[in-house]
Amino acid sequence: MRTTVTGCVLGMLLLAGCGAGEDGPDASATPTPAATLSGTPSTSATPDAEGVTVQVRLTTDGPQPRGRRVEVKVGEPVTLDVTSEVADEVHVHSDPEVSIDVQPGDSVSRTFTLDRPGQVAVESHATHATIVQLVVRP
Ligand SMILES: [Cu+2]
Repeated sequence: MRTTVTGCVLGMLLLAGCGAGEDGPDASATPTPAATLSGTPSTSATPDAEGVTVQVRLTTDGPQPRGRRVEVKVGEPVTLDVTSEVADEVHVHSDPEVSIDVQPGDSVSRTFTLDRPGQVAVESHATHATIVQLVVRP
C-alpha cells in the first residue's frame, strides 16, 4: 500500500534515507497529508502528519476491525478511537502497556506512541480477538 515503507525494508542498509524518503521527490506520488488535515473520517487507518488513527468498534459480534495490520513508525502518535456496544478491555501489548476499559455506549479515544520497532497486538480481552496488529517500523 505504501511503497515508501516497502522501500525502507529493502533499503535497510540505507537507514538515513528511510525517514527522509517521504519528504523527497517521491512525496508527490502519495496524497499530501498537509492538505487533508481537516480529516478523512471514512478511512479507519489514516496516516497523516498527526499520526495514525484507528477506528475500533466493539460489537456484540466482536471487534471491528479484526486482525488487521496497521503500519506505524517509532514515535508516531497512534490514536485508538474506540466505540463500544459491550463491556470490554482494549489491551495494547506494548511496553508500557496501554489498556482501555469500556462500557456499553462508551466512546473513548486514546493516543500513545511506540518506542521500539516490532509488532504490537491490540486485543479485545472480552473476546480474546486481535483487533489490529501494529507493525512498528524504525
Ligand atoms: Cu492483552
